[in-house]
Amino acid sequence: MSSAENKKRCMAMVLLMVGLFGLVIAQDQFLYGTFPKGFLWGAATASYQIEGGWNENGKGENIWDRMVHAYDGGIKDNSTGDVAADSYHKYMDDVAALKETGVNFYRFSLSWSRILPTGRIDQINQDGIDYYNKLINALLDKNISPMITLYHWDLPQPLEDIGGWLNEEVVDIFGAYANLSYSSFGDRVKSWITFNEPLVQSHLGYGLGIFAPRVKGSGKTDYIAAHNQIKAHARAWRIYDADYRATQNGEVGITFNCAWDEPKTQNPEDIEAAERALQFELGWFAHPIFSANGDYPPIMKEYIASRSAKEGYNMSRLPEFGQTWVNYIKGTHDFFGLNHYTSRLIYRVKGGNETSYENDQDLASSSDPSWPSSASSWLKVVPWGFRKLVNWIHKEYNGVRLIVTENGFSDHGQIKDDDRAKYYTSYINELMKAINLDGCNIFGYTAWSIIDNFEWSSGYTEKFGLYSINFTDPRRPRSRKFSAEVYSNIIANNGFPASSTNNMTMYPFKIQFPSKQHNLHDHL
Ligand code: GOI
Repeated sequence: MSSAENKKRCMAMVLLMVGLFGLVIAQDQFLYGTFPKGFLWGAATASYQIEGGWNENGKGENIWDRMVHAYDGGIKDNSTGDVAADSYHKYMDDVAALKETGVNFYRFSLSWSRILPTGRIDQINQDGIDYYNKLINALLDKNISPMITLYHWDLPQPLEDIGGWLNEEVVDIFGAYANLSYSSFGDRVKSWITFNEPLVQSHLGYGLGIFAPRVKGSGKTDYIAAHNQIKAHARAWRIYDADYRATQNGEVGITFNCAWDEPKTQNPEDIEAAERALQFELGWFAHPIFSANGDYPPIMKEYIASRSAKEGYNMSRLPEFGQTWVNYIKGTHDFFGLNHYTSRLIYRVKGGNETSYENDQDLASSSDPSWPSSASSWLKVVPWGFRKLVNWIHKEYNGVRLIVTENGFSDHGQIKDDDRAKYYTSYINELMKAINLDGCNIFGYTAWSIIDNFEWSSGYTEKFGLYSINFTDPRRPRSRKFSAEVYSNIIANNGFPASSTNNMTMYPFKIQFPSKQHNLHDHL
């Protein structure tokens, strides 16, 4: 090799290394700046995880009550949500915590069986209506807007007894429950979420059977449960659109959970697998509602049909909507709700022989050993994945109006929760980059959760709260964690203005302060 050629190669090598290094730095770099004026800040909870009062004053039994009371309840610490954070009695303490944090809105869910013990509207439990009226009025009194999730996995047990989400009858029954909720609370509640994470309810509840109602049958029953929840969402949106929108002027959306799926290698088959993972996780629910063509993602239909045929089925295990339902479901949204916590590395593998949602995808996931962990095995800290995911959604669903309805970090409950403070700071900073640098259409952010609570099959072993709760004290006292102060500070500043550097010394980690203030062009 001539020395000139060698020199050229060296130069190229150096340039490549500088380039790669630049990418890594840019990805983790802290950016000063603020969110758009009017950006909404909130915090969230869900009924079964916080309320307790599981059989008080006329509340009916739901599928989580049934599951946790079983001989083997399947909960890590053998705990229940019978009392939980006792928010059924202590909701004013929650309102106080929200006020202290300075949020604009509070996202909470209705316990369907507290309002309708049988799940059906022929028997209304007035105490349930009263409870939510008291909560809503207390919030409004403190200038906090209520945002209601109609369904966060706690199906009334009598509806499970007729098949639950596997029974299409529940679609109309849900519609009637939504209707009652709009008519009871919609004069004051302007923001509605029909379903929280239908994937988790479908796959963990009606597929793997690790969440209530513990039905096993992945690759079949999870697809059916999802199918009916998508129809029920559309039903509830259309009822609002036809009968309430004109008088109540609110909005109805749906919330999906999704990790960022990064290809594990740059092999085309891994890049394709990562895209396919996003379609199976998010597209499964978002495509029928948010895409121009409606229906399930083509890649999902293709993969499941082909495996079903190989398994000897005469039709796909993925149910078909038919054109009437496709049209009925398509476009039933006023906003896109996103719950995001973590990222995964995806690579292609041939799916195993057993019938399952996992095997239908021909892929597997892992995590990078450099990603910091949390108290939850599935939750690794990957802030840049947040920015990539919201950008992917922005492109895939044509600039859709998005609100982050959950984001948060688990530990073991300590008050000095530096890791959570760091998580919020870095994830919110990445979200700001997605808005200010990438032009994503995002109008709000919600921290999960305002208080420690019952973490489903993990019981009380993983804590997500901005406020700690002493679960061994019958009074369930709340105490403010360090992360609540940090989040409160971010809200007060509407982000991270350079003028807030003094306040930023409170952050528990060294932020790489850029030598000069960054502006848009530095990042393009
Ligand atoms: C939200 O879901 C939810 O809305 C809130 O209610 C909740 O409190 C909040 O998140 C915080 O969690 C690797 C069998 C480790 C056993 C992979 C199969 C563990 C255990 C995959 C499958 C995964 C956020 C549970 C979305 C459910 C946690 C979805 C995140 C447990 C796993 C498993 C795994 C499994 N996911 N969730 N898990």
